[in-house]
Formats: sequence, C-alpha cells, structure tokens
Amino acid sequence: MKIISSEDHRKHFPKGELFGGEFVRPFECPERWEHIVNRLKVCGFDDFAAPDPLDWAPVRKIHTGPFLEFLKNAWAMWEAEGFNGEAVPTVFAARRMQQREPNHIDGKLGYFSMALETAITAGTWEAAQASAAIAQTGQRLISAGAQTAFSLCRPPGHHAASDLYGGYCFLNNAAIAAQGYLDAGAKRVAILDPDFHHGNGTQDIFYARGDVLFVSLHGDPMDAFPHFLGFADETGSGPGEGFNVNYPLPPGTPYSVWGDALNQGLERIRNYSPDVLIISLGVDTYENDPISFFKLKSDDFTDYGARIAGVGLPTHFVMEGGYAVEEIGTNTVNVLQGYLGA
Ligand code: SP5
Ligand code: ZN
Repeated sequence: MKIISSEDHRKHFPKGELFGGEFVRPFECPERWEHIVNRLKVCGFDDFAAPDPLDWAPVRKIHTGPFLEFLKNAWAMWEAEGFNGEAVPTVFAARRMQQREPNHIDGKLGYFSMALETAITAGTWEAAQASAAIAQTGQRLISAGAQTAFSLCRPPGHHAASDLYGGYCFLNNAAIAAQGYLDAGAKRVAILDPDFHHGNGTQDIFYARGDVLFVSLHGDPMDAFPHFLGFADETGSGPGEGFNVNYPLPPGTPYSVWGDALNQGLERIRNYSPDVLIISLGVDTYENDPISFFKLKSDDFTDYGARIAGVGLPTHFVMEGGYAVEEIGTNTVNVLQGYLGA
C-alpha cells in the first residue's frame, strides 16, 4: 500500500487551542504524524511517496473563491493588525445577523469559521495545501488503477465546509479527493467517515448531490462536537435525498454497538455500488482518546479494517482525527493491516 505523506504538515502547529476556557497545547499536533509514520515503518510499510503539486481545479469545485482567498491572506492580515497572538475569531454571524464577508480580519475570521479551537498561524495555509495535495495524490493513484492508498493528511479536513474552517480543519481533503475521482471519470463515490466527530463539512458539501454517498458514525451531536450537525434525520436534499446517512451514537458506545452501525453503513455503501470508497480515517473512537467518548480497543480497529475490505471496493484511506497520541500509530495502522488481511 502506497503511503502519501509530507513533512510540510509541521508548518501548522499553533501554540494554543481554546479548551475549557484556557489556551492549552493543541490536541491536534505534529507528533500525531510522527507516531503514525513510526508505526507504519515498524509494521513493514515502506512504500512512501511525496505528494504531487496541488491541482486547483477540484479544490475550486469544493471550496468557494472568497474562502480560499481568505485562507491565503488571513495570517498576513492578522499580522498587519499588529496582534501578538495566533489568529482566533471572537465574533460570529449568529442567528438573525447578516451573512456578509466583512473587510476587517476579526470579522472575516468569524464569518469563515465554525469553531474557535482552531488557530491560524504563519504556516497554516501552506500545510493545508500540502495536506490536500496528499489526498489528491492518493486519488490519482487509485484513479489510475491502484486498489488502495493511505493519504497521511495533516491537518485533517472533514469539518471544513465549502466556506468554513474549524475543528482543526481548513481544506476538506476527503471531499477534494472525491471530486477528483468524479473528474477522472468515476460515476459514484462513497465516503465512510468513522472519525469520532461528525464530518459536518463533508456532509454539507455533498448534501444536495447524488454522486457522492456520505455515511458517518459519530458521537451524538447533542453530546459531542460539532454539536450542530450530524443528526439521524439529515438524509440529503433534492438530488441528494437518501445519499446522506448519519449514525449518531451515545456516550460510552462499545465496539459491539459501533460495529453494528458500521455493518449497516457498509450495507448501504454496497447497495450504492460506488466506483471507489474513501475512508475519512479518524481514530478518536479509541477508548482513551482525551476528547471523545467511544470505547473502541486497539484490536477493534483491526477488525473494522477487515470489514471495510469485505466490501471489495478500491479503498482510499484519508487521515482525519485521533488524539491519544501514544496509541494513534497502533490504532491507525491496525485499520490498514485489518484491511490488508495482515
Ligand atoms: C478532525 C477532528 O477530529 N476534529 C475534532 C475537533 C474537536 N474540537 C473541539 C473539541 C471539544 C471537546 N470537548 C471535549 C470535552 C471532553 N470532556
Ligand atoms: Zn474527530
């Protein structure tokens, strides 16, 4: 299995994440990547490749022009204001307020974000572009005939919508890959999102489309981030009706229950008969994840990797979340090994 990866992720490493009313060291940190790479090497994965340059055409179909322009300029605008800290919003276009992009960076940050734990720093935009290129390079390999690939993306992507960042995400890597498959001739793409958090960005991007099926298993938004999307009655709209499937699950969910929802999701994917399956691979479902509440054990990741293989589709793994840093390598590579039958 080809692993697509780049050191450029290091350019995004904010000093602070707003958590419990304090700025703490971010849960989403560069060591996550290091632990995964180390574990891959220990387990004999040696087929590493650097990403190709980013192709902007699919990116522009997923994200709006003003949003891309904002991400490109945000840090320079923030610095020009003379602020000392990292770029974090303080004001939002909440209910009954205008949805118009302001001129001032304070307004822009609020206008384009869905959460304020995610700081923008000097290197954020470069790292986000590299992460999208990593997803896209995996897509090209599979579009050219490979059965599988692992895009080791960082920063992650599934909370990013067409014009929103947050939840540690800037560009929606999995959505950009999905668009790439369609542009390369695929008729139908399925995205399975087993990250602990609902993939609100991916859902929103494809909500009215029938050419991408989105299936997500996640902490019930009544109890878990992102809190405002991911309910079971969100089934798609217009031509996308029936092509959005959410499995919100309660605090303490063990693998026995999670695995039943996975089986249902995989059955839905089989019936859809897609050309390719993208896995938004977050491993924050792990029992010791510091910000999540499912109870999966390390061996469960191997088991569900095998279940994914059972669907028999070309499968593209795209890295999302997972914050139990010591175990992130084991849990991530277990999914890949389960898939490969190793
Ligand atoms: C890609 C991804 O996994 N993003 C997750 C972003 C979560 N950000 C906010 C988390 C707030 C968690 N509050 C947990 C309380 C634990 N007691
Ligand atoms: Zn997550």
